[in-house]
Amino acid sequence: MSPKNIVVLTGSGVSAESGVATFRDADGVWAKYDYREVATPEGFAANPALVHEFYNNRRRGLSGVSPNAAHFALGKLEAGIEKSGGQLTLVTQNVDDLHERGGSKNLLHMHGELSKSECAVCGDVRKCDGDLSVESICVACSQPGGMRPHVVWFGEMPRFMDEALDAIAAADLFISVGTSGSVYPAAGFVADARSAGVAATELNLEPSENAHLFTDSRYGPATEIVPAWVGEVLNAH
Ligand code: BV8
Repeated sequence: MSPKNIVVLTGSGVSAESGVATFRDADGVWAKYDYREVATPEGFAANPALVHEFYNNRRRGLSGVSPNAAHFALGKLEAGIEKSGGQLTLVTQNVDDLHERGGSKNLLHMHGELSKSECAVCGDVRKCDGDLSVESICVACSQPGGMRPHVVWFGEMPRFMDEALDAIAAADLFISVGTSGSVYPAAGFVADARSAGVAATELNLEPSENAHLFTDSRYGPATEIVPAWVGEVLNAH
């Protein structure tokens, strides 16, 4: 196979072997926190200090983790596909910065980014290395009380949806890596691909909730199956 136009969707499973917790595995984030309290606008309104602590802890954790072989393989695949005149669009549900650090460039963070802050008053989005709190002041509009993590909570519209859906419709291959297929609209992308006649491959530790929709699948740890699959694709070019 020598696909020219690939869309890759990733979830937290691609970062698991870097030491970043997944969400729905036994020891996942939602086993420790109630997503309604820490990943919804209502939760933030009810207890902003708890939500800031939840994201501050995860943001602090970014400095202690590194990209793994799966991140680097996807960065290598993008470079290789582009060198042969094709295109790779990486749509990630992850809010960590490991794809960037693994070499991916054409990257859409549809659920936002831990390493950025957002001002609910003026909309400013910028790099955020430190902690946020209810006392944080927006450096753009100088207003207090509006600062929040630049992430998409449940009930909020994911980012880059038009770009992601356009890329899927134009692709000749859709790949899903490290996601349980339980959060929409990301979990619906494979159905969008299939209804556009685009082949779809699942690379995951175990079959996801929408595994039946894929035309091909490989199961195992991402650091093993992703580099192996990337090697096959690049050798075919
Ligand atoms: C929307 C925030 C509409 C950042 C996240 C009621 C009210 C409101 C909405 C809804 C509702 N009911 C349903 C919905 C829709 C909702 C939804 O889908 N809910 C689900 C739970 C049913 N979706 C939304 O709300 C979305 N917005 O619908 O807006 C709208 C329309 C118009 C106008 C306004 C709004 C927004 C969804 C985004 C929510 N934010 N995160 C953060 O804190 O991180 S979601 C969260 O789940 C993360 O982003 C995560 O990436 C995402 C998906 O999880 P996964 O990445 O798949 O992780 P998971 O643990 O589940 O799975 C890991 C997988 O990896 C497993 O399969 C495992 O086997 C595998 N794995 C593990 N280890 C490895 C591995 N694979 C390979 N190698 C390994 N080593």
